[in-house]
Formats: sequence, C-alpha cells, structure tokens
Amino acid sequence: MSESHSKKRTIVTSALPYANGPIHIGHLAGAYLPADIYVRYMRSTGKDVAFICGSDEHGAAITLRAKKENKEPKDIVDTYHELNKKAFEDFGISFDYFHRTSSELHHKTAQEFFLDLYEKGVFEEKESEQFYDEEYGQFLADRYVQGTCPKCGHDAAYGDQCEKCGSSLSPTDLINPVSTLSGKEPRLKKTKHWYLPMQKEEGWLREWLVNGKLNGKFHHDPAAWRKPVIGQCKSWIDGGLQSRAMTRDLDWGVKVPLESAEGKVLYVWLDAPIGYISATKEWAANNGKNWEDYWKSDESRLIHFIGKDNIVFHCIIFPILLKNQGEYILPENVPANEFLNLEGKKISTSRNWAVWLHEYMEDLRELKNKEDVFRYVLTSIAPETKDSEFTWGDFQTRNNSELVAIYGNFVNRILVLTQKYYDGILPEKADLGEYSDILASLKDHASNCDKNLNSFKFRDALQDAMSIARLGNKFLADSEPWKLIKTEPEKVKTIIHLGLQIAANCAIAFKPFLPDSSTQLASYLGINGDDWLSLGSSEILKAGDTIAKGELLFAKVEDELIQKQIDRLKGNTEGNNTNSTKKELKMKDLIEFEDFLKLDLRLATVVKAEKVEKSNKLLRIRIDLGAEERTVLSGIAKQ
Ligand code: B3M
Ligand code: ZN
Repeated sequence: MSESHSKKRTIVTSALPYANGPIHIGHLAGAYLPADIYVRYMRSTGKDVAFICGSDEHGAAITLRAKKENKEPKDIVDTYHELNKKAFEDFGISFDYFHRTSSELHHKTAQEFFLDLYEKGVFEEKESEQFYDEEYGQFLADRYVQGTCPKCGHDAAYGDQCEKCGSSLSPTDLINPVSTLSGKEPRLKKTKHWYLPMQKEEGWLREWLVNGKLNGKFHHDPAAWRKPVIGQCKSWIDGGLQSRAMTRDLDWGVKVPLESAEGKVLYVWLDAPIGYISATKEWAANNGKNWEDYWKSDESRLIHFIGKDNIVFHCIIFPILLKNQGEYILPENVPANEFLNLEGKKISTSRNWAVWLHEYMEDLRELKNKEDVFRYVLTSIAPETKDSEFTWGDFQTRNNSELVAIYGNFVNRILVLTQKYYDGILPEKADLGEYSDILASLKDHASNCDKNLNSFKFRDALQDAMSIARLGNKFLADSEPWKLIKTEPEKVKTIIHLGLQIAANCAIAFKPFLPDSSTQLASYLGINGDDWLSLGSSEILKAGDTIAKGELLFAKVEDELIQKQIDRLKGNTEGNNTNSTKKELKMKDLIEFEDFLKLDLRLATVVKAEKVEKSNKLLRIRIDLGAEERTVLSGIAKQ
C-alpha cells in the first residue's frame, strides 16, 4: 500500500541547528522528528531518499554565544556540533549525513555558489550606512543589534528578525536600536555589500508559491502546502520584497571570494541552506552516489522540514538563489511547524525553560523504550497548523493510557494467548464469518495512515496507526477467546490468527513513528516490519510461523518520575534568572463569555495629550467619555 509520488529520488532536509546550544523538544517537534518519520516511511516503501542535516556554525548566533562564554567561536561550534550529533544519534534521528558548515567542503561549495551568482550578475553592489559600535570597532550585523520591532512593538527584536511576530527585519528598521556588544546606541557608518534584489523576483515567486507553477509548467500542488506556510509567504510578498544584503562585515563565516571584499563574510542565511548541498556532496561521495542526481534532476524532489521562524528563508530567499543559479530544483513542499510551548509558557533557551534532548535521555533512561515514548508524545501534539503544548502530565497520560493500556496491552495479550493455547505456533484460520468487517477496518486505517503520511499529516497518521492497535484490543475484548477456548476451539484459532495479523500490521504501521518498539514487536512475530507495502493485509504471517513469547513493549510512568521532571524544570529557571531580561507574565485563566458581558467597556476620545515635565516616558492625556472628561497618565511618550 502506498499512495506516494512517482519521482525517483527525494532529498529531505531538516533545518541545520545552530551549534550554539543543545537540542530541545521544540527543535525536535519542529524540524527533526517529523522529517525522520517521513524518511523512515519513504525508506519502507522502497524509495530512494537522502536525509540531510548538519550544524549551522556561522553567523552572530555563534559569535555572540562565544562572547558570552568568553570562548572562541571555534570552541563553541566544536562542542555543540559533537553534543548535538550524538544526541540525535542516541535518540535515533536517522540522518544519512550530519555535516557541518565549518568544513572545508562547505566553504568551497558556498563560495562557488556565490561566485557563480556574482558572475551571472545576480547581485547588486551597494554602499550603505550600517550600525557600527565605536567601542568595539565593529559593524553590527543582524543579532548584534536589538531594539523595538516596528511591526509589533516587541522590545527585544533582533536586527534580522523579530522572534515575537516573525517579521524579517534589517537592523536599521529597529526603533531605539542598541548594540548587544556595548549596550550603547550605535552610530551609522558607510560600508559596501552585495545585495540580492528580491523585488525583481516577485512575479515568478507568486506564480510558483500560489499556483504551484514554474516556467509555465506544473511544479507542485499548492493545496498540499500547509496554510500558515503559504500565508506567511504571501504576506511577505504582498508587503513588498526588497534588496537584502548577502554579505556581512564579520570575521567569522565563509569569506566572500572577491578581492574587493576584505574582512567580509557571506550572510549566514546564504551560506546555511547551501549547507544542505555540501552535506549531500559529502554523503554522495561516501556512498558511491552522484549528488547532482539529487539536486539537479527533474526526477528528484526536495522537501524542507523547518520551524515557522525559518519559512521566509526556505520559501523565498533560498528558492530565489536556486532559481537564479538555474540548474537546481526548488522545494516541492516545506512542511513548516508552528511552535511548541512547554507547561504554559514559551520555550526559552536563555531562561532554561525547555526539555533538553540529552537530559531527557539521561533522566528517563529507566523508562522502557523511552525514545519511542518521546516520539509518540511529541508526534501526538505536533504543532502542525497551530502552536501546541507539551506538559509532563500529558506525557504520563499518553504513555499510560495509550501506549501501555491500548497498544502494549493488545500486543501482550495476543502473544500470551498464542503461547498458552498453541505453544507459540500460529494457528490456521477458518472462514472469517462474523469477523470479516475487522479486515475492512484494518484496510481503512492502513490506507488513511499512508495518505496522511504522504500529506505530512503526522499527527493524524499516528492516530491511524493507533487505530489499528485499538482495533486489535477491542477485537480481543469483544470476541473473548478465553471464554470460547473450551467450547469453540476452532473459532479461537481464527481469532488468534487474525489478532496476530493485526499485531503484524501494528509493527509495520508504527515503525516510522516508534522504530524501537516496532522492531521489537516485529522480531517476536518473525518479520522485519519494514515492508510498508504489505500494510493492510491479513496475510503477512503464515499459519505454522513461530511466534516468540515476547516482553512488554511499554511500562507505566509513575507520578514520582513526572514530579521529578517538573521540579527540575522549575528549578532550572529559579537558579537561572540572571540571563533573563524579562520576568514571565503569569496569565490569569480565561473568563466565560457571560463574565465578559458583565464588564463595562467604553470608548473615549482623546481630546488633549501633553508631555509630563522631567519624564521622557509619560504623557498626560485628557479623555472625553461623553458624559464626563477625565485625565490619565500613560507611559507611551517614546512611541
Ligand atoms: N540555524 C536557524 C534556526 O535554528 C538556522 C537554520 C538554518 S537552516 C539552513 O532557527
Ligand atoms: Zn515583531
């Protein structure tokens, strides 16, 4: 069973994590786990797929971290590259290659790419005024400047992007800019850079993103893209595309390969996505493949898995670069995720409000199939079309009431009964009679699971797999073989036969999501579980096959373990508030609509506003409520 596309090859990429810190659940749920599920699914349908990732080791994200820790950028990237690579491996994210952008091959690839576009006349060379920190003698690119977002008013927006509203910015867009080096207001200084005039690209971009057509031909089905992704791209294009500098005045990064560009490096968002290409080159060279087959053939598809803060870079800027180069394919889909929150708050690295992957692996090491449990929970709550939330309480419930009570229970029962009644030999089945609609349901769940995986609906697809387990569980509960074994032994043979076929379907359907427990189950049944095309069949196993005794797939999570995690999380932030610039705002619970109706809300007209002496923040405002006038003070004078 498979509905998938007919192209020969697929490159799947996950956003290159910055090598400036460890991986947390937000990263996992956003860019790594869904990609891994998709790739495992593709492999089990026999498709040729390359799963590419690596560390993003350039840009201000790295140099600022180095400065904070009083280290060299090289030390930072070496540390976190190794840490993250290992965490992914331990957790079972099955990259074909995990590269790094500090590698020589990457620098060479990025420089050649830049030079190629430069020679094609794609860039504009321009002098402009940029922020400069006198005290540090340094230009202030991107995150080196912080200030108020001109779009949403968030007061800690970065010079390249506002993390609150997702707008992409230039440092000079910020209101009240401050250097993150000296904390002072920067001055403007002339410098030369190479710009990508994106406004020239609007026509084809719109046609490509909105109608799925490229050069007048079908490229992809735009309805297959997630709505928030298309929405963000459209609003970007509608807002008017502008020239964007592709080089920076920094000494850490890929050197601009031009004589007149001393002391300049490529913009990190030019170099990082090229990291997908250099990683593919390295992987291909090590595996007897030709990387160009993957990147430059109409028989290949490109899928980027990212978080929503990376949408514009993957759907607009990188495609412009690829299209201008001329030989590369463009992404067929970019299934970006929204954000995952944690216990009611935004995940925050600086406030240490996160569940870190390497800590999970350590703290929950005793938990049976801990990787699968994490994968199950994170996929069940994946923020596919809107923000969602992880809580430890929910983690416990999903493990205990779903994995243990439904899937684990079903598998355990069927294995135990097979031992007990037939010494572990799969019995013959007779005519299915009253049980034949079980097969129809099985086929339905299997086909939905396949469809949903193809449409990047991983949450739904996981529920489809769970429906197969649920079907098995209910089938045993309803048919009660333990009551029939004395009176109708022939019927029991059929029940157990069918139950084991359902278990085999579970092993296959869950495999992309829960690889360890599925492999375990498959081995009890004597199959490998990798044959997706047999999903939905009731003839995966044969009468006479040997079925192992097996062990439980999952175990209960006790309250104590959960409490420990919650305490750790809370402890994390208490000791760690020094990094934080702002305190958490604890919100009150939402009120009912009836309560809202009890409020007396009125509109007033501002009749006068004047500055309060000796205050640069306060305004004295006179308002007219209709029946009376009042005076109020408001701290908005700066705006
Ligand atoms: N390192 C940004 C991020 O982690 C970035 C992704 C690069 S993908 C080419 O948000
Ligand atoms: Zn904003």
